[in-house]
Amino acid sequence: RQSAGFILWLTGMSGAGKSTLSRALRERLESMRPVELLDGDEVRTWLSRGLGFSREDREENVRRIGNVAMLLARHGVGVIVAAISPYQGSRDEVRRMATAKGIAFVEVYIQASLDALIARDVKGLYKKALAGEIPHFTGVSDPYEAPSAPEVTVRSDAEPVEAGLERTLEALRARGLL
Ligand code: GGZ
Repeated sequence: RQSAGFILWLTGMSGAGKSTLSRALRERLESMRPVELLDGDEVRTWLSRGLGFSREDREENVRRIGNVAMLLARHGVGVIVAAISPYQGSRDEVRRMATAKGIAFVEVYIQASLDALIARDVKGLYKKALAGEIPHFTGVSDPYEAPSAPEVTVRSDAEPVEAGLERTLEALRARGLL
């Protein structure tokens, strides 16, 4: 029997490790089943081209990603989403729509303290944001609403990628999705 599709939704601030974990997940899952990865940063070059970082634009971005994810999941794809998706309301909206269609929605919160993100600052974005050069930067000058009831929480500033990877896979197994 074909495996059931699902949406594995990774949310967290810039630099928290969503892309890293999502790629590790894709690598592990693609040997078992069809998988697709929708990364916010990449989606913004095609599906969400032209959208900015206002609340409206971020919500639109999340809505578009959610809709594409549902189209894929409906046909048995395990969809991994990696997007800041800072608003609880828009994540919940996707969860509601997916669940109504019988598609499992699994929310993974990639948590890291702002201090850790600033200390690491791989792309130098926090430095710029703190200097006021990037307006509406998540966690600095724009809100990030942490999930109130994520299925999985990964502390990327306190545990190795492998630990978060295994816990996320276990959450999928526990729901009969692997
Ligand atoms: C947050 C920003 C911003 C602002 C540009 N705030 O870590 P990155 O650099 O490579 O990925 C981030 C990406 C955020 O896109 P998302 O589609 O995930 O965001 S959302 O879900 O909120 O729509 C970051 C970069 O874009 N970036 N400006 N102001 N991140």
